[in-house]
Amino acid sequence: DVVPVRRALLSVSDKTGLPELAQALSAAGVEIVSTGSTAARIRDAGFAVTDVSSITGFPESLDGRVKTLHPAVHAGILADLRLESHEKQLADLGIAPFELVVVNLYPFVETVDSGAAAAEVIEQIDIGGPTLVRASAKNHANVAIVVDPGNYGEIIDAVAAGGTTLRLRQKLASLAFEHTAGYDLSVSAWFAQNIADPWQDDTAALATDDEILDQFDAVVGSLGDDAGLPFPETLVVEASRAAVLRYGENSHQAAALYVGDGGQGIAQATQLHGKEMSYNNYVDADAAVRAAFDFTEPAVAIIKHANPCGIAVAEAGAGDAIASAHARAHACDPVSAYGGVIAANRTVSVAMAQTVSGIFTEVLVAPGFEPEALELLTAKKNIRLLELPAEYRRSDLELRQISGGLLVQEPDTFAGFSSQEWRLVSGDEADAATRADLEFAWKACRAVKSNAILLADAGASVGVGMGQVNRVDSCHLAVNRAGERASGAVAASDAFFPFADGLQVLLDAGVRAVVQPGGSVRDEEVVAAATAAGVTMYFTGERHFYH
Ligand code: 93A
Repeated sequence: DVVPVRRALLSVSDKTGLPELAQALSAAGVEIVSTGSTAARIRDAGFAVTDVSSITGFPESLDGRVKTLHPAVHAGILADLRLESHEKQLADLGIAPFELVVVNLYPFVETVDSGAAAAEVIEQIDIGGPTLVRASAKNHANVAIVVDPGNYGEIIDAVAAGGTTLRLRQKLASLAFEHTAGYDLSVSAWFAQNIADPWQDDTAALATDDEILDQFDAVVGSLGDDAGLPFPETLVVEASRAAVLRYGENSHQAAALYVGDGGQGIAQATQLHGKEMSYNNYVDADAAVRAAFDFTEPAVAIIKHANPCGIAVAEAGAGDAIASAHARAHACDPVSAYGGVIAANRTVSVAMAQTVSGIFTEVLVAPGFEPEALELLTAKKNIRLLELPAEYRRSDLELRQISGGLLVQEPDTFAGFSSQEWRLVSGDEADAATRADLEFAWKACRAVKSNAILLADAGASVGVGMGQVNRVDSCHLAVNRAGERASGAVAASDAFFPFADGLQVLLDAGVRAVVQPGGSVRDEEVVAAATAAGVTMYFTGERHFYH
């Protein structure tokens, strides 16, 4: 089983221990064949070396992309000399076999870590090296493969002792495959994070930062001072920088993010981990944060397609408040929470991180992460982690483009909110717990696209009816989502019930109290339905449409 070493191929990026290895091989009379800078280093150290190009009869070409990728090299490595036929073919071809191959690969990971540009990173994907490694490892019956300077000592000893044993070659082959597998994993991970879907070439269609900024300036400039609202001086969208996004809502739409100067919002959040934020990720993350930060107590909102599939505050007296809020938000609708965008209004704790890491989640955004929570979550490849600016606040004005113009409004907030201003229109005055639940439901309902009906119990949503074109359907949706939890829950409606029918759906499901703006011409009918059911109902006098 001992294979004497007569000829060795050396091709290493990491030159650690190379002179010592070359010296030992030379002393043992081994012919050293080598590539570009490896050969140069061996020669500098004073040892004889054969250039690989003199064996291939082919220059190292394409900036080094093709050095050892040649049959004269690979037949010399792959020949199984236990077979007469292989031995004869090699002789006929005039190719001498290798018994030792020493390779370490282009420093791909180190190049990525250095922050190098994509083109440079791609150049560091070693092709010839892994091919040498895998070919040698496959043919470990005949060839010893060394991928780590840490194994030079062993190989030097083996060469001096007359050759490598099968046992040593097997061990080295196993290490070699482990090495190339790890290397390819790093390459694929980098691709997943940095390269657009290979089957669609969007990059060509995307405008450059400058082009998009020019378009933006053109829109802003044309508005002038006639807009009535102070414009554009106080607009937070006075962009300090623009980022071209991979694409917009869909992959055929070019898109960019303008980061407002001096803002403290989602656009200024720091991404700690995960793939690049997409256009939809930003929209959902913004909705999630906005919802979570409507509460002063620890709260979590889980968003899908800009709508909450769960909102909750921490259970009273919970040991880990934010983990409690998350667990309760998730419990609202676990099916919809799959692939959701989660916002927390407190630092993410280890317990919350543990739960989240078991649930496929697109984005988790929070004011901070406990170190151990961050460690747990960064082990998940697919989650994007965003840290909010220290003083998160929403923009002073909200803008929405319509064809040929721009709508501008103040944001809808709960600044100065007090439920003491609500008017009791049906049933008994709510006890403290019910009032707290109604306050929660009322605020949470604000985060739901109109027509919005939200059922809640003990500070957690249990059923959400969103985005329907009539309020009855939203009521059905909320009740269906809540299932058995509808009975005994409280309900909030973002705008008045135009008829009693929608409210009746909630009453039939057994809600115990309702909060809504009031103000319909049929308020009397609506109140009568609540009273007939013996259910407490408050009018807020203020609605919270969200479109
Ligand atoms: O560019 S490659 O993928 N093409 C090759 O044919 C090839 N052969 C060896 N890279 C190739 N190598 C790698 O070159 C080795 O894995 C090693 O990391 C490096 C050594 O090149 P040099 O001796 O010129 O520094």
